[in-house]
Amino acid sequence: MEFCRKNSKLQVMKLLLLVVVLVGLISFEGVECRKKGKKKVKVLDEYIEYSAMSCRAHVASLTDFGGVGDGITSNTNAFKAAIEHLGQFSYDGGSQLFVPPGQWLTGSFNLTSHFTLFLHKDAVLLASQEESEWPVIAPLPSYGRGRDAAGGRYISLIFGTNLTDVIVTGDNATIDGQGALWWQKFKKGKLKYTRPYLIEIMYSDQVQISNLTFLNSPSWNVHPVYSSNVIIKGVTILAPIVPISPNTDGINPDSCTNVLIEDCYIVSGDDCVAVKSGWDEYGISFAMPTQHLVIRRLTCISPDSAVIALGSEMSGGIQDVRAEDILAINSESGIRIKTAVGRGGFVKDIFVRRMTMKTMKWAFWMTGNYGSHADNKYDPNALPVIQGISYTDMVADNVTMAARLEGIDGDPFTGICISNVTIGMARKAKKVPWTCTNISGITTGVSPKPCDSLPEQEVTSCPYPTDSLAIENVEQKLCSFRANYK
Ligand SMILES: *[C@@H]1O[C@H](CO)[C@@H](O)[C@H](O)[C@H]1NC(C)=O
Ligand SMILES: *[C@@H]1O[C@H](CO)[C@@H](O)[C@H](O)[C@H]1NC(C)=O
Ligand SMILES: *[C@@H]1O[C@H](CO)[C@@H](O)[C@H](O)[C@H]1NC(C)=O
Ligand SMILES: *[C@@H]1O[C@H](CO)[C@@H](O)[C@H](O)[C@H]1NC(C)=O
Ligand SMILES: *[C@@H]1O[C@H](CO)[C@@H](O)[C@H](O)[C@H]1NC(C)=O
Ligand SMILES: *[C@@H]1O[C@H](CO)[C@@H](O)[C@H](O)[C@H]1NC(C)=O
Ligand SMILES: CC(=O)N[C@H]1CO[C@H](CO)[C@@H](O)[C@@H]1O
Repeated sequence: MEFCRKNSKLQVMKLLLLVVVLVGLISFEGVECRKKGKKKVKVLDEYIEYSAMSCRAHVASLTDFGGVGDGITSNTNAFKAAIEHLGQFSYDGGSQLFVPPGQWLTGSFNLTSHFTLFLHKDAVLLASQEESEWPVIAPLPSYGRGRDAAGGRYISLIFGTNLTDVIVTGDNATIDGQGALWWQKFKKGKLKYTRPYLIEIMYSDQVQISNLTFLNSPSWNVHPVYSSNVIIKGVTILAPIVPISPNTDGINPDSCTNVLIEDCYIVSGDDCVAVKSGWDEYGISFAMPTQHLVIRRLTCISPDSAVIALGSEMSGGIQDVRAEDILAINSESGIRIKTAVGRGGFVKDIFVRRMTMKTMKWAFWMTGNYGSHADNKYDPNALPVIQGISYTDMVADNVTMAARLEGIDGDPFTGICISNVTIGMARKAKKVPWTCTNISGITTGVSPKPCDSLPEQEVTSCPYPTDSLAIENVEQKLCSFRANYK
């Protein structure tokens, strides 16, 4: 960077100018140097490796499209221009957009197919607080309305629909929803539309979201919906819990098939993982279940809600959920099934094992009268089927109440099996550790002693599938590229 220095001697200047022009023609560093005149600008050239289900042939940087990472300038148009440009390579080896170190303020933008959004470890995406940066889209057909307000919803920060093969990853870079303003509006009832999520991928196949930290989402964090073959791994999600940030669920697989959630750390103002499939008559007619879902190696802190919730919107059905090696700390409940008359649908073949719970209100909770309907048009004869729920090999400590299991009168929850579960009660525990109504099943090796509707049986243990799902065996490739940035 010698040539950028100020020199008073005219001759030397002329010579230097010539050299600068020549260097400028052959090297990127030279161009930067000439443009900035006297200022030294160091261009870094970094070799970056990461793992993902696909690597890409074409790579561009957000700064090639006018991106400015100063935390003040809006990058919505830069993202839009970059992804529109890169979309042309969908069928030519795919493309990757690199986001360099910096604070990148942005409104919502849309992803494309055969595409990777890669965030450098020192990149922070800051969600814009201008409502005009958030287009309003139609409610989800399986919900019939927005959850916060009837009618539309603000599109999520990172949005994708009708895509194939899309990856959002980084080296634990940060996506900050700056949600405080939205939580205030929600609490004061001042929302015109439903709050945005940080990332929503709709009607898509082959989705990976990995190695990122999500902070301060306005509402739910990660929402794959009507999608298949979804991998979410190595994700940290942090929402404020004092005071609680409303509805900041961690990951919500919703009417999705073949989903893997692994190695995640979540602190949530609501549920850490909430499995869903549509609401009342809208979800029943959309009829798209969430099925073949694996959740493993999850650490969760959810003082206000569940580590894993099934429902309450489950009208398209939830089936074949396998959760293992879960650590729950200071959470309201471990696994919670939430449903109601009018939901229809089903929750069946749910398997959870090796869950460790520390300081819980309830280890297990099932609620058949959750209420909260989309509108008054729900069918009072649409009863949910809750069947085949298996919990095994668990230890819990400092628990206020072991379980509160409430089915529906005339529509009992059946086939509950609980084995090898030791629940250490808190000093100020409830006198009756289990309450059960309208449920049936069996237990073995469970303490404290369960309620009479879950009698001790001579079974060795409750079932857990022995096969593995295809989504557990998707190969992660080692991708690499050279990144240039200032
Ligand atoms: C993203 O796609 C949605 C739905 O297709 C559309 O309404 C929205 O305007 C798009 N956003 C941008 C920034 O182009
Ligand atoms: C996306 O896919 C859904 C379901 O196949 C379809 O109904 C919808 O029209 C598609 N949307 C776009 C923008 O192609
Ligand atoms: C990712 O970053 C978050 C927040 O800074 C941190 O708590 C977490 O430990 C990091 N995870 C990894 C795998 O480095
Ligand atoms: C991403 O997270 C995984 C754990 O899920 C870890 O093994 C890997 O080293 C992380 N980093 C990258 C760049 O893939
Ligand atoms: C019971 O569960 C605990 C905790 O997961 C485990 O360490 C133990 O091996 C299990 N016992 C049997 C007999 O499977
Ligand atoms: C037990 O739980 C209570 C809250 O119910 C908490 O205040 C206390 O610190 C916990 N004790 C331990 C040893 O974790
Ligand atoms: C059919 C049946 O057993 N219904 C019961 C459901 O739970 C309520 C509340 O405990 C009972 O009153 C019903 O008898």
